[in-house]
Amino acid sequence: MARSAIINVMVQAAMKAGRSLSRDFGEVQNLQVSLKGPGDYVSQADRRAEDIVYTELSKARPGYAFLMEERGAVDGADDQHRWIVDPLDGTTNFLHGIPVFAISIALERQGQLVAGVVYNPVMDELYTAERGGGAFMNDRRLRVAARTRLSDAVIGCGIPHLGRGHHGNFLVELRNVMGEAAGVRRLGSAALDLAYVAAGRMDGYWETGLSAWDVAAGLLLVREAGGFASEPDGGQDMLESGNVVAGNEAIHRALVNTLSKPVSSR
Ligand code: 2AM
Ligand code: CA
Ligand code: CA
Ligand code: CA
Repeated sequence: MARSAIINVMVQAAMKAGRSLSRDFGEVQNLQVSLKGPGDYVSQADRRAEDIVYTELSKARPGYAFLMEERGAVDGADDQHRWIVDPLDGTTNFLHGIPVFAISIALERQGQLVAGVVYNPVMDELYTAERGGGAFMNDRRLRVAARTRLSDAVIGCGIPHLGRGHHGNFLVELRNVMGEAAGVRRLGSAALDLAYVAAGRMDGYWETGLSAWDVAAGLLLVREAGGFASEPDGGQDMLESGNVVAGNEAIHRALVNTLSKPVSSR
């Protein structure tokens, strides 16, 4: 399947940043690390990967605006296009030597997500999606899982970390999901969680308190793989709120219902 010009630009940037992350992952003990807030680390690896993505995308499409985790918002002369980038999603895993992390790059045109790339350099798994064009992993077309019952489903989640304020609410949600799903998983990279839902590896996923760069590319992957995504209350402002529920149509609906129950009886 031939990739479009814009996906090629994004893939080149993601793979170049991936080579940098792979090198740094091999010498993780030598990296300078600093703390942005409680439990919230950033390293030279994050910044190097972000510099690469920023340089590559700026060269290929001068004037597009950016929203990047480490740089923040960068205005562009072109007010139609914005890149939303997480250069290293899964920093905590990365710094602990756990090989579950990814680069996430999304493109918005007039406020609408039109292209997304998520790349895990350790597994060499490259996820791509373009609006209306389907989702792919390494050129294989993706489809969300077909399971329709929560009791058959493996559900991914994010666990609020130190410094995030909704631990009690999460425990209620987890208890509800544990009472109904076949299994629950926690990868530690929201971009990969959503990519795994798109690939049918996980049947559903929920997490709250995220940022636009964690989920922008992954949300397009899920939709283009035939899946559904919303906020827990059914809204569609996931990039603003950072609260996400995803799955195929049936699992998405079941998860939305389960998450909103007061407390499970089981
Ligand atoms: P990050 O690795 O790019 O920071 C995991 O639940 C998700 O939460 C990841 O996408 C991770 O993105 C994000 N996250 C943000 N701040 C975090 C923190 N302090 N600890 C762990 N994950 C964090
Ligand atoms: Ca971070
Ligand atoms: Ca992230
Ligand atoms: Ca990050």
